[in-house]
Amino acid sequence: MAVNQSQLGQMFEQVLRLSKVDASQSVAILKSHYSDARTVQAATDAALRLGAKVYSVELPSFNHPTAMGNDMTAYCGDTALTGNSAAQKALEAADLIVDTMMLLHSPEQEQILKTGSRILLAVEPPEVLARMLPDEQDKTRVMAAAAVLEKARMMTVKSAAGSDFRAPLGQYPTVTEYGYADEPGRWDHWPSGFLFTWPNEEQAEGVLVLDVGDILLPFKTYTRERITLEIEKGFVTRIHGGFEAGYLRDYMAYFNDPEVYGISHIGWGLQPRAQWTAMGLHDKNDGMCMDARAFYGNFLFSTGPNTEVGGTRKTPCHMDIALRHCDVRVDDLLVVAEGAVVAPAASLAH
Ligand code: D6O
Ligand code: FE2
Repeated sequence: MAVNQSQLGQMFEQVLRLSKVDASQSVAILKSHYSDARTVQAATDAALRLGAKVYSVELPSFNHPTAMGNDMTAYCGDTALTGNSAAQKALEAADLIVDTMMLLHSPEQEQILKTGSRILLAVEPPEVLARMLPDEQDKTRVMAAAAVLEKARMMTVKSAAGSDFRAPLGQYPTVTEYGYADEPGRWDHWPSGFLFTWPNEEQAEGVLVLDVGDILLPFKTYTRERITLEIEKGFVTRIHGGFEAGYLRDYMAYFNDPEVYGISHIGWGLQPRAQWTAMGLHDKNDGMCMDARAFYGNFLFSTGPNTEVGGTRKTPCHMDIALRHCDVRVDDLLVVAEGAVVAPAASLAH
């Protein structure tokens, strides 16, 4: 299936409108040679139709010699923008940047956001953008959960597979992703629909047992056997199970950096249009599989960088792991029960 250019342009118009683009705004399209040409065109046309001043910043592609694979989350931290202060200034001058290149997890992104520029990441295939076109209900649903998470002092996760994990909270802010960037300095990602925070440094502990069918990113695999992660003082200290545990262990060890084992963002999925099954229908080079990160009622656990919230862990290896069928509690409130969203206001899903 393919979305036609006219539809994609209309969808961009909706998302840019939600992102408060109008005739008073300047919009930069950030791209590289691998950017989806349809996305770049649709974003440009839509911004022009809304009367914005539009320009593009094209950066030469960047490859770190350590990186394996084409997934944009498989190597974090350095990007084509690293050290390019002229391009940095050009981006900081924009009111909104449509990022079709991927600045996420780079310190440069944080620098841009501090100047008040907004960033909307759009790197998934147009058909995935179309299925998860954001609307105001996505924001309402995610913000209702954020009101709970922002005040919380503890997140706990349990599952029938054996997970028993605790993360004291409060040191880091809550990050929301509802699919559009409507506030100064806001970063968002179309498609999305989830929220997360980071555990207090060196305090997360317990065990996470990935069950059959849970998702490992950037591998883009459904686990076929259980993998146990032991977590002590904020770091994964042991990974055991069968072949798949051994694969994960070897992959993380390859980066030769103790920081890859730090716990990164933790949160839960709130996007009813994201599908646990979608990854099975796509090739590995189709995108980064936001379906897995956002599907309704997942527990999304990750390892590695914390630069997104101003931390010092700039480490290239980032695992996003989506678990099904978990009980997730924030303080005493059960928000996800065996993988079903139960609070706050489960009725906000439509
Ligand atoms: O986690 C990722 N995440 C995203 O929307 C996408 C990718 C936000 O932290 O690595
Ligand atoms: Fe992540």
